[in-house]
Formats: sequence, structure tokens, C-alpha cells
Amino acid sequence: MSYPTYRNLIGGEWLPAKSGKTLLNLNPADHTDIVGAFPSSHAEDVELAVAAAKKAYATWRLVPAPKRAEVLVRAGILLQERKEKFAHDMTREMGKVLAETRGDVQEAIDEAFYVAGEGRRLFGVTAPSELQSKFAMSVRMPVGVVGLITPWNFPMAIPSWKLFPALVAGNTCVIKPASDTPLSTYNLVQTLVDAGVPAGVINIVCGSGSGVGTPLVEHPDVRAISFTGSSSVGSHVGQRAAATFKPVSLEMGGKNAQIVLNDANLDLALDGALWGAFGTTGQRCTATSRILLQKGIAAQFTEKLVARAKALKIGSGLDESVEVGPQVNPSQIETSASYVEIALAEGAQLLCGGHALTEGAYAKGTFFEPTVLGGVTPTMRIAREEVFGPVVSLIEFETFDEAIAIANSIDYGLSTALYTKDVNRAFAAMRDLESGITYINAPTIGAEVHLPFGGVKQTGNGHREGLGAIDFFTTWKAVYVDYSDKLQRAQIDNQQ
Ligand code: UN1
Repeated sequence: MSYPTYRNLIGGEWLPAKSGKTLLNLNPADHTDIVGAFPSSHAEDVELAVAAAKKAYATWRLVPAPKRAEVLVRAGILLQERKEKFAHDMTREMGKVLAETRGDVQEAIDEAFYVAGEGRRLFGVTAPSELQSKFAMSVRMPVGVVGLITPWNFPMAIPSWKLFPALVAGNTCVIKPASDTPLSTYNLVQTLVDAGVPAGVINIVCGSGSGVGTPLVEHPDVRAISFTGSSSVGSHVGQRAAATFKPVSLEMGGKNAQIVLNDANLDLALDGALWGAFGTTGQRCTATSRILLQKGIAAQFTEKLVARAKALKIGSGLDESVEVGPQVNPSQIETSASYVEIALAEGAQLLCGGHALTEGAYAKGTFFEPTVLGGVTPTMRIAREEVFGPVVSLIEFETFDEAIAIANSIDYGLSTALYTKDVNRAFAAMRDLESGITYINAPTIGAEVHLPFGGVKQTGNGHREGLGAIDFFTTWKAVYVDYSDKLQRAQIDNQQ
């Protein structure tokens, strides 16, 4: 089978990895379908990319921010024109269904138009000086060369969350896409190039975490790192970045709970649970992986959820009638299968699913059945650890306070959802749930780009994407202008 060979983008040129080696990008619904060969890069390629980004920074930082933003407006319009093609490419390399990959491209379009507006804001503050005839203000400065490390589950949206605010703020970028899904990042970056991003302002270096990610994180000329991925890799990234005092934004795992109270609209809660747990085949950091059911509705809800989970159509995401696509690669399937085993050994019950699908139309792909586990208790590993697959645990509770305590009893804190008609409980939950995002009567997935995205506890290290990304990609400078024509000593001359 013939397939295209892609290259790194370094200083405006498309170059192969110095090693000459490539990695194959396979369709997870059919591993005989090769999407393309991508460079298998290493430290020497990172070196060239960082040097190119450093050179481009000298001029990009001086382009007025509203002008930088115009590139994003043009990119947003081009993405609208290319949406259908890019969604197909993404389903082919990542697996999720077309409706969702269209949504992923749409998220990048939304981000382009949202962040373009920041080009005319990037506000600082002015403050009165304590001294006469002295002016005090604070301005946002770019950080410099930034390193961006992105995951495979939102292969265009998440790169856009990082690239667009970094660019509008005047930084230059080296991006390492996930090795499972580099094509969507290529499509995004090619669009930015077509929209007028100058050479060297964005560089792509493709390869593995150890080949590209580590040298990027450790490079002394890289001034900040923004990473989205697992908590174990994030911990490594954070520690390596700390060695060179780099600011690092980490967005990592979740174990997101949907709470359903007795008074909830059950059909709505069911729709939310199915979408939250099995949308993107459960491979979202915001995916619903625990459903907390109040005793009064637990049996009825469980029965309906299991029936609907069993009825979901699984297959290639390119088939418009399919509801659940494949998992991205064999190792994700192994993780799902091993967590089912762990859960059963701990005493949970398998209510449906639980197995990889390997026969007939599924034989060439990495498919896993939508899986519902009942009888889960809050201390089991399946109730505490991230699976990142189509596996959801049902936990029963008696009181609202107990539900909040269970929801909060884990190490993660990304997204939570509460289904109820009781406004008092809704507001109490908004206050008490320990998560960066809380939904009322909506599933744990579905964040919009112009709100803060990120979590507490082991989900992140305090930074936010969306509203908040500009804070990460800029650094404050305080500027004082003394127009008194004499030396004025702060804290001294104004004290007489
Ligand atoms: C992720 O969960 O990995 O909120 C990102 C959502 C999407 C982004 C999810 N807009 O579900």
C-alpha cells in the first residue's frame, strides 16, 4: 500500500528527521490502512527547531498583537473551509466518530476567533504611583520560545488551545504532536502557514516522548512548556522543567463523576451518562468514569443504562451510523481490559461489555465494548484510577452529602456533573465539588473554549487553558516612568 511521507516543519522548511527514520500512523479501525509515515525525530531535530524558533522570536515579538491576531482570523476561516476534510483525516488517524472529529475541528475554529480577540486586549493594569509626577503600569510580555506537547484524543483542538494564545502573545513555538495523531497537527499548522504565520514562528517536531519531548523540556532556550497528557508523564515533564526553572502548564488525568439524585430527570441523566462515558470511546480527560446513583433511582437507572450501552453501535468512525469508534491503539485496549479484570477481582460486577472485539469487521482494529461495572465501592481501584477507555463504574449512595464526599474522595479533580431539579443542592454542589469544571444537568464533557479549562489536585498544577491561557503564555513587566526630572526614592522621599 502506498502512503504519504510527512516531514518536520523547521524554520519554514519541511525536513525529514536527521535519523532518516519514520514512524507509521495507522488507522485504529483498520491497522492495514496506513495514514502516513511521520518523522522519528530526536534531540538534533529539536535543536534545529528551537534555534529556528529563537531566530523568529526576534521579529515576531515586535509584530503588533492585533496584527498577530489577524493571522488567527484567517486561520479560523481556512479551518471552516477545510473542516470536513480535516475531520475525515482525524477520524482515520484517531478513530473517534465523524460527528466528534467535526466538533474537534470546530473547537479549533472557536479558539481561533476567541483568541484573535485577545490581540486587541492583552490588557495590563495602570496604577497610581506613590510618588509625584511618576507613572506606573504593567504590561504583558511574551515568554519567548515555548514547547508544546499535545495528546492524541483531541488532536486539533488541544494543539489550538496552546498554539493560538502562544502566538497572539508574541511567542514562537515548537510543537510535538502525539505520535498516534500527528496528521491533525500537521493540518492545523499547514493552515496557520497558509494564513501567513512567518517561517520559524511555528515548528513541528514529530517523534516519541523520549526522542522529542524530553529534549524539548530540557532545552535551555525553551522558556515554558505546556503539556497535556497522563499524570505519570506530566510528573516527569514537571520535574525535568523544574531543573531549568521553566514555567510548566500540566493538564492531566481525571476520574470524573456524574451524580444522579432521586429527583433528577432520569432520561436526561441517562443521555448525559452515555455521552459522557462512551463519547470519544471514553478517551477524554473529562470522560464520565464514575456514575454516582442515589438509592431511590439506582436500580431503574442501571437497567436502562445497561440496555442502552449494549445497543450502541461500534465500528469505524468513518461510518456515519456508528456511535462508538475504536480505541486509539492496542495498549489502550490492554489498559481497558486490565481494569475490567482488576474491578472484577475487587468484587465489582460486569453488567455489560468488558471485552475487546476481535472478530469479523473488528479483527483489524482496536475495539473495546462499552462496559458498565456495577457494585463498585469508592475505595476500589476502578473507582479511583483513570482508565481512559469505554469503562464506567456505578457507585450507589444514600445522601447528597455522601455523594459529594465520594465524588471528592479521589486524587483527580477535573470535571463533575450533578443531575437534580433542586436548586439548593445544585448551588451547594457548585461550591463543594472539588473540580475545575462542574456541570449541572449536563454531562462531564463539553467544555467551551472561552471558559477556563483545567483541574485541581493531580489533574493539573494550577494553570488553565481557554480563559487563563494568556496568563501562562505572557509574563508581567512593571514599568515606571518618572517625569519629575529629579531622583525620587520610593518608600523614602514620600515619607517626609
Ligand atoms: C479532554 O477531555 O481531553 O470538554 C478535552 C470537552 C472537550 C475537550 C475535552 N471540549 O469534552
